[in-house]
Amino acid sequence: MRGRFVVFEGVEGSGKTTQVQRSHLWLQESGLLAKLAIPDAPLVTREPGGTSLCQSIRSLLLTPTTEEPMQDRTELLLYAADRAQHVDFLLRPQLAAGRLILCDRYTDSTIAYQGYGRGLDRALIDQLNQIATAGLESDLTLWFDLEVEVGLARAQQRGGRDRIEQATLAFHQRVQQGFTELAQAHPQRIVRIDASRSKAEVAAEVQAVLTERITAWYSPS
Ligand code: T5A
Repeated sequence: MRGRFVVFEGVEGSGKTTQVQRSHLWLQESGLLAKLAIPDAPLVTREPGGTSLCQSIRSLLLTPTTEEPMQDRTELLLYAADRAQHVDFLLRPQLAAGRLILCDRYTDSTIAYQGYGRGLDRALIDQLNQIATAGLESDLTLWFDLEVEVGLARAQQRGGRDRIEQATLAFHQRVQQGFTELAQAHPQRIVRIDASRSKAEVAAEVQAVLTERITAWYSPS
């Protein structure tokens, strides 16, 4: 059986990374995978930075060592390069081997950040996403919906702001608008999670959605 690809999306500090880790642990401990005869632990990965080469691209994107301002199309192309490597080297082989994948960010981030945030042309972004993924879409995307100010405050509290976290509030609000419109446009693929609640409450909802979807995907028909 082919694997399944679950993506976690949202603005800065919305709690994606926390919930990817919690979901990973919970999936291994809950007995759900064993019940469905899924042999391997889920694979956890992220964009940018899901492979060794992608990690170098991530550093260029988020913690560049030069003062030279990165141009918007350069940023877009680096995210696309990261994704092409990630898809071909890691995601497709793992899905072909039947693996369940939990991924922190994917194509919707490019639409939200480089499209709505930077104002780059949507048709260009869709074309680049198509080139980078060669058509690989998520089976399910969990969108962690949180007010931008709350997310940025959480991220700030954790300390150390990267290049994109330092962008203006207006930029992050456009990004949030992007995720909102994407969720409206793709109600089957994108499930909204209210990320303003406690970590435990958010985790409980994520687990309920994952239980339903994974059971449907892996149950013998
Ligand atoms: N990007 C990415 C693009 O511009 N285009 C693209 O195509 C792609 C793929 C990635 C950056 O790249 C951009 C988007 C990003 O700016 P990153 O370091 O991976 O950079 O950044 P994020 O994905 O934004 O990760 P963050 O760590 O900033 O946010 P998370 O993952 O949403 O939040 P998390 O879980 O790390 O939590 C942040 C803090 O909040 C606390 C946590 O303990 C932590 O301290 N927290 C909560 N506090 C209260 N209540 C809750 N429910 C909480 N959940 C977590």
